[in-house]
Amino acid sequence: MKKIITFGTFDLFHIGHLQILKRARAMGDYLIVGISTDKLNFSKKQRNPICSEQNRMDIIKELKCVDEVFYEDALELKRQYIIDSKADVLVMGDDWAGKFDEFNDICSVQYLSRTPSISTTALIEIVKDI
Ligand code: C2G
Repeated sequence: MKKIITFGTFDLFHIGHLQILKRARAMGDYLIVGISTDKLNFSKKQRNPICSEQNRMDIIKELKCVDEVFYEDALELKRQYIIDSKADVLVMGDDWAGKFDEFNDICSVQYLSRTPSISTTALIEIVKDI
């Protein structure tokens, strides 16, 4: 069985999130998703997510294309998460291109093109302006 792992915050869940999860799942037989904790998201983006980690996890774990979820507590633990999950492939959007190449020694690292014209940040800006 080919296992895929991916990571993300998935705040204000949108079509770009769904597309990457579906594409990741289609690359293998089992998809594991590491969901950034609120704390990790704050350290990456200097703001709290709109939706709590519990709510974000509840949404992701119900998706047909997702087989398993866990909380990603720190970027520095990524190697350990990949090893523990026994993933064959790490999939990330190409906004992270090159950033995780160091893990090519334990799995195949693949960057997929992002869905154009949508992001959590853009959604926040649109709603703010209404
Ligand atoms: N994504 C996408 N198309 C978009 C928006 C996002 O393909 N229009 C992808 C991102 O490239 C990422 C995933 O959806 O692979 C989740 O996006 P974010 O929630 O923004 O993830 P991020 O906070 O960047 O967390 O350890 C890595 C991080 O946890 C990734």
